[in-house]
This record gives sequence, C-alpha cells and structure tokens, in this order.
Amino acid sequence: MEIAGYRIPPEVVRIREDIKAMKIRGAGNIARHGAQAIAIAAEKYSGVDLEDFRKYLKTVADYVKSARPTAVSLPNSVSYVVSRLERSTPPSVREAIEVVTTAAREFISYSESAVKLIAQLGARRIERGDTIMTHCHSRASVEVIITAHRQGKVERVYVKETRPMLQGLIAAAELAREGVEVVLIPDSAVRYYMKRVDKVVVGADAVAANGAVINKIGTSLVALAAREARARVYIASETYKFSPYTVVGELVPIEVRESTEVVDSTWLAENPEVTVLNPVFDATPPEYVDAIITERGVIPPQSAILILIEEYGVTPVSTEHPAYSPEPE
Ligand code: RI2
Repeated sequence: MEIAGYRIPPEVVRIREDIKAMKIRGAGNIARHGAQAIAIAAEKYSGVDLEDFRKYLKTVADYVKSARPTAVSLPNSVSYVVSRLERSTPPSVREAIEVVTTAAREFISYSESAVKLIAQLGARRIERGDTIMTHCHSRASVEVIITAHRQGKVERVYVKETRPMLQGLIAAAELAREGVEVVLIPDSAVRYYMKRVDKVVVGADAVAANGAVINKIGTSLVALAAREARARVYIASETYKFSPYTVVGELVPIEVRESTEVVDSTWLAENPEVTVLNPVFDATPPEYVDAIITERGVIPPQSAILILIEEYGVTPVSTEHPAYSPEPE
C-alpha cells in the first residue's frame, strides 16, 4: 500500500486491518498494537533524510490512527510515540528510529503495568462476598475481578454475552479459567439479575473531559439498571483512554459497524425494507459512575479533567498539540 508517495510496510497494513476487523480488539490492546505498528514502520524506513523520515512517520501515524474511531487510546498511543520524535533532535535517521522504537516500548510497558496497578487498586473496592456484573470483554476489568477473586472476595460474576460480537464469552471463559464462579446471561437479562449484584465492573474505550464513559454498547443500560438496584458502578480504565479532544469541545465519535454483525446477509437480502443499525459504543453519564479506577488512583468521574490537565497542560489548550491533531477520515 502507498499513501502520499510512501510505501506502508505490509506488517503495519496487517495490524491496521486486524484492528479494523476486530481481530485485535480491546481499547488497551489496540493502543499497544498502534504503538508497535509505528515502531515497525520506523524500523522499515530505509532512507537517510531526517525530514523525510518525519513526514513518512506522520503519514503512517495518520493511517494507523484511523483504523477505529472511538477508542481514543489508539490516537493517544500513536501520538505518544510520534510526539517523542517531534520533540527530539536526533542527528541521523538511525538515532531517530531509536527514539521511536524506545518510545513505543515505553508505551507498551507503561500500558502493561497500568493494567496490573488497576487490578490491585480495583480489587480494593471489592468486598468479601460481592457479586459482580461485567459487560463485554475488558482486560482491565477482568484483571480487577481476577485479583479480587484471588483475595477470596468474589462470590459470583454475571457476564453479559454482549451482542452482536459476543465478547462476553471471552470474559466468561477467562474468568472461569481462573476458578471464578461465572454465570453467562443474555443482554436482555441485565435488569432481571441486577438485584443480586453488588458491583458492576466494566472497561472504557474513552473517557470524556466531563467524566462520561464511552464503552461497549449497552454499558449505559447496565449503569441505569445498577443505579436502580443501588449497585455500584466501577470503570477500569488506563489514563491514556481519557480523551484530550473532548477538552476542546469535540464529541467522541461512536463507531457504527456493518449490519451483517447483527443479522446475516441472507436475512438482510430477504428483508430489504428493514434498516439494521449497529452502533458499537454508548456514553454513560458521569452521574451513573461511582468511580474510575485508573493506574493513577481511584477517582470520581468528575475528576477526569484533572487527569487531562496533568497530561496535556492547563491553558490554553492548543489544537496544535500532537495529541489534539485532527483525525483523518
Ligand atoms: P480493555 C472494548 O472495545 C470494550 O468496549 C471494552 O470494554 C474496552 O474495549 C476496553 O477494553 P472493543 O475493541 O482495554 O471490543 O480494558 O470494541 O481490554
């Protein structure tokens, strides 16, 4: 593949395609692969012109970032790596490649240790005998539950199947493998079982500046049912899922995927008059969230802005900042 005169390495094309097709999925996992893709692209560069290398990397970064629109962890991880190069003055392409690969390694290792820390902090919020409900498959929230389970606190976990892609089955299998008592339920049974639940633990694809949590479609309904049943709602989220774009007034775009993920193509062909919609994320307002468990601490959702200020600066919020650069279509 070629973009703007630059050849995109096939390994990078593959990673982007796998993210798009959800073979690589989960906001944290997507972010780690995004960083890895930039490192691979850097290593594959064979020229000697530094300015050209910067342009090439920016082109690859825009290409990788556009794989999926909602999980802000992807543009954030890619920007983290690329901005390292933008802020440094390596004497040659060889050193520039080193800057990029080091930054990618740093991001990946930060991300891995963030998940471990979240697991420790989140487990403190689980009490002995708690029944938990989770939605979709989030590695951060599965790790919280497994850690609490190892501490002997988890009574049972209700896992929603999470139509249409059924990622709940991945979470159910991972938890059961660890010896957690798992009950898999259809999405429509959420309210029915919520009265038995003490705590909801789910992940995030993005956290907005006002503390709204964007996560797999149906999360907001789980939160609604939890509020009614007085169950607490915890979000397990690394801070690189916090969206700097929302500080400058942008909304988190909600990805709408193929109808064929909802019904098969035969049914679609037989019922051409029916419109099938497949939005894959929704926003849970901060009022429905008890706390966001991050690697920097357990915070109320309303404090999301403080994390963003700490990470990206106070005022003025520059639209020139690498992390704020507009997304390609
Ligand atoms: P971790 C997933 O999105 C789910 O919405 C999940 O809650 C979120 O990413 C966070 O997952 P998708 O890629 O980063 O399945 O905690 O669309 O693994």
